[in-house]
Amino acid sequence: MAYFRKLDPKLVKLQELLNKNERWLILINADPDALASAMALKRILAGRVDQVGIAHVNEITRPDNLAMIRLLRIQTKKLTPLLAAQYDRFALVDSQPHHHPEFASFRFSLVIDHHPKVAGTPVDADYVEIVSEYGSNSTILTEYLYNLGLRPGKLLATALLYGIKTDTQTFEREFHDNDMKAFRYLSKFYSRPLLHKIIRSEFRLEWLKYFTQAFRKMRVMGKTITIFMGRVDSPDILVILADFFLRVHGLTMTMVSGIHENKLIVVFRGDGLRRDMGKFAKRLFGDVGSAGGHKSMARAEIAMEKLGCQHASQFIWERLHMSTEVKKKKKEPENGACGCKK
Ligand SMILES: [Mn+2]
Repeated sequence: MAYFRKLDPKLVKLQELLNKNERWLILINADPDALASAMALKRILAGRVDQVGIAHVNEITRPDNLAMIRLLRIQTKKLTPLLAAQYDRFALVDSQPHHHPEFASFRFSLVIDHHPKVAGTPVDADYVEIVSEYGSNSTILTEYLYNLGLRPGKLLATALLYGIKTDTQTFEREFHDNDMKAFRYLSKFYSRPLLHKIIRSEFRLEWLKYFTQAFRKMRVMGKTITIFMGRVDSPDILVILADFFLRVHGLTMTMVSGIHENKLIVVFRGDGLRRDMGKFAKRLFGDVGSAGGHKSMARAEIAMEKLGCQHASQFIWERLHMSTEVKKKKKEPENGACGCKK
């Protein structure tokens, strides 16, 4: 009885694709699961092809991602046409070609992903493995390593374990039995101190000044904290603050906003019990920008020109006020006292 699903017939097809004279570049939209998947695929390809590189399309700013790259020695470079020109074949992990405009221009030899397939956009590659039921792509790569008899070393096991941990939110989000199996398997090989160091890398030194500002600027209304941060170096700081303040006992929602690259960004975090953050964000800002999300987390982005001459904090405040007014009006008894025509 095998510990993981058997991939034998697929492995033959995969191995046929690998040629000693070719250089492979693995593309990712870097997050822990993508980084770990790329690292694992590099391990699989190493020695079977001429050279393997990893390239990311996004700016990597989150401290845990940076810690992962540094501590687990993941060699990834920003994707440029010049870099791509040095490679013969391209692979994509934890994404599908239509997920990012920069991916769309490539012809991929291999795609391994766990995101749902979208009807009408088939993935075109020589080798395609999409397992949408899995909570993380690292689970699929762990199965490949296992089937190929490649035992993950300390750094790779730590990366894959962290990939599963973040994508499943430590099994608080939807996951498959095999995510759990992979996690248990990897736990035999990973490094606990390295994992802890990555998990604890939550803030950047230059961000701490924003905490000081946030404590000064926060407004508490009932069980909600709202903060308008003004200009910020990175929208990530808004996410960090929204998550941080939600840890205050008794609060049910945080709304942290700021301006970055001529966009007003509003980050919503909720306890997932009462108000649906995704719907709330849409109701507040859906008519002026992109807005939406899940029950407990949401985000809105509005181009600054949409605000006209209004100050951003005023703009948010009015919309927030309007939405509570609408709610109040709905609750009023329909006895004509409000003056509306019935
Ligand atoms: Mn993933």
